[in-house]
Order: sequence, then C-alpha cells, then structure tokens
Amino acid sequence: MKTHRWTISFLVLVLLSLHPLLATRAAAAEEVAEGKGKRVVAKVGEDGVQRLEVLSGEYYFEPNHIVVQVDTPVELLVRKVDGFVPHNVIVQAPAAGIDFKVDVDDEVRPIRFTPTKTGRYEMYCDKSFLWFESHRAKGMEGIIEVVE
Ligand SMILES: [Cu+2]
Repeated sequence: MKTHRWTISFLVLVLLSLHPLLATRAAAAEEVAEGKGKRVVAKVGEDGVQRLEVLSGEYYFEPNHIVVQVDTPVELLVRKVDGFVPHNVIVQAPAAGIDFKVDVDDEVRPIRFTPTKTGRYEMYCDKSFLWFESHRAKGMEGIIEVVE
C-alpha cells in the first residue's frame, strides 16, 4: 500500500510540473494558428523534380499549403524545427499516387512521390501526448494541392 501511495504522489508531482509547460504550448499553438495559410508553389528543378522544404513544428507545417504539378516527381524535404515533441507527416491518397506516413526528425527526411491525379489532399500529423488531443487537432495539418 505504501508503494501505491508513492506512485500516486509521483504522478501528481509529474502532472503539476507539466502543467505550466502545457499552458505555454497551448499559447504557442494559438500564435501559429494565426499565421496559418502559407501557400507555396513548388518549383521544378533542373533534374525535373519539384523539391520543397517543409518544416514541422509545434503544432504546424510550414508551408501548410503545397502546390505541385501532376505527373511530375515531388520531393518534400521534411525537417523538425522546434521542441522535443515527436511528429510525423501523413498523406493517404493512394488513388492519386500519394501515400506516406513518415516520422519527422531533426535531420532532413526526403519524401518522394509522383502525384497522378489533380485535387486537394490532406496532410497531417497524428501524434498525440497521452490522452491529449492529436497534433492535427491542434492545427498540425495542411494540404497538398495537385494541379495541371
Ligand atoms: Cu506532430
């Protein structure tokens, strides 16, 4: 029973120490939400690949609206920019040739695909901390728009 009480005390201490941290995070997420809607058209490089750097932070992607050409290879260079919170980037549109789920790291991680169908496809991070809402719900989402 004594061990049990210690466990509860420990958990309470952990939760108390996390509280200010969580409050700060929430404020940061709101700031980012205001700056949402950054739309970038990927440029085709000399090698015929549309290459674009995508930053992943708490809790956003930048840019969060990526425009690419259909039937042209894409390489997204995804990198984590702030904090220690783990993120991923997901697009599940196999009918359009875009289907990936990749964990994001401090190192650049290239994601390659060739979109085969025009349209708008959702991009998001499905990570969450314990029982808290997902990063997607906190604003970590975006769109890959495939155009002619
Ligand atoms: Cu995330």
